[in-house]
Amino acid sequence: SERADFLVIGLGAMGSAALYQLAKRGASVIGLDRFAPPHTMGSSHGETRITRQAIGEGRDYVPFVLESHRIWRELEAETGDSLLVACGALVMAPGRGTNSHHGKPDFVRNSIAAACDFDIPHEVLDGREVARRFPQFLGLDGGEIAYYEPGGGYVRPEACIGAQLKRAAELGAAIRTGIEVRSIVQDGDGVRVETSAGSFLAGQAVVSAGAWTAPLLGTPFDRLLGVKRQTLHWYALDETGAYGPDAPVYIWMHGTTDTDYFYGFPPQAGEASVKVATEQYADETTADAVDRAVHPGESAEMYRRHIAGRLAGASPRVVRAAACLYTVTPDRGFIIDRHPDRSRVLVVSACSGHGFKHSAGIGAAAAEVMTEGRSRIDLRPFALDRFAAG
Ligand code: PYC
Repeated sequence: SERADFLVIGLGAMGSAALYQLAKRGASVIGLDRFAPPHTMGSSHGETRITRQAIGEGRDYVPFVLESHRIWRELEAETGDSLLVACGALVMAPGRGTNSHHGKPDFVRNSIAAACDFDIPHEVLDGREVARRFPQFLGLDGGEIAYYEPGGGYVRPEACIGAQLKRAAELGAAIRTGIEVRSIVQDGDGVRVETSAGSFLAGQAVVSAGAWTAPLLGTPFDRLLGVKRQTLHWYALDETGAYGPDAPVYIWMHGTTDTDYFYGFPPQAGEASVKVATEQYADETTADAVDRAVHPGESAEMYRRHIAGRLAGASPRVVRAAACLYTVTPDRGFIIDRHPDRSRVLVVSACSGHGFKHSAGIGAAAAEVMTEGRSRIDLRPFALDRFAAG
């Protein structure tokens, strides 16, 4: 069997970050993944993820994203890779009534309040001003309310994972891919992990297995976590003139229900297409059973419901589509906590579809818990016992 001080199981957004941070602290660490990350089987593909620093889902998240931005800039300097593009982020909703996003009511106001609390540069715009500054957004009635954060934008998930794995390996981490983990047993003063490639022994383990968390760990995760298939769509732009150099990423709540919403990204350099998506929480799947193909009818429906008449130049012609997975908790928050009966196992997963922007900071927090027993960022809001009553 192979042995290290720490094991990291699952090397996606959270696991690659934890592996890198442990290696950076000089720990002996082995990372395991059932595929060869960065890959397209989980929750971290599709080339772009929104990042915004004033977190409308709750202020407890803000320290993670601030730390993540710092780490990505540091990694960019070390590797020469482009990881974080601060093209600006816009969160927009109808001016009347409440708005909710990721299950959190009053999302725009909460984003503004978080920006004020953390001194994050931002502007509050109405729909008229949005239409004037960003002519790619069509059909606004002018009364919308928008939070605009110039330091927001997008991160490149595959590049972030790749950079962290590369630096982790350079710092001495062992990375084993194509290995399926079958069981994690805590015995005496360590953990024993049985895999398709034999046993691994360590003092402690991080489990960052995303959609594979519940099948791997069982109770209580099988009761708490739901895996939801999401679809990403890239539509051809017939003309790109409306997308200036400051075209932001956006979350656009355009109606009164939770599903009247989509988000998207500016065209990537040299590409005449835009990536957009909405989210669904109604249908459940599993990491093994999910349909990873996106069907033409799904892209047509996405265009009809959300894109037609709202994005300048966007045609219904689909140039690409992809399916990815959210692992969602009952309150759509995160779980970052020790396993309830295996205290040497830290579970860092289930980020409910809004985790990537926080992942580098979460990796650092996980490494602190592993090596020092606690993290500088308060992890109580992400503890499992908040679900105990249910
Ligand atoms: O975190 O901003 C976000 C986001 C939007 C859609 C999915 N995640």
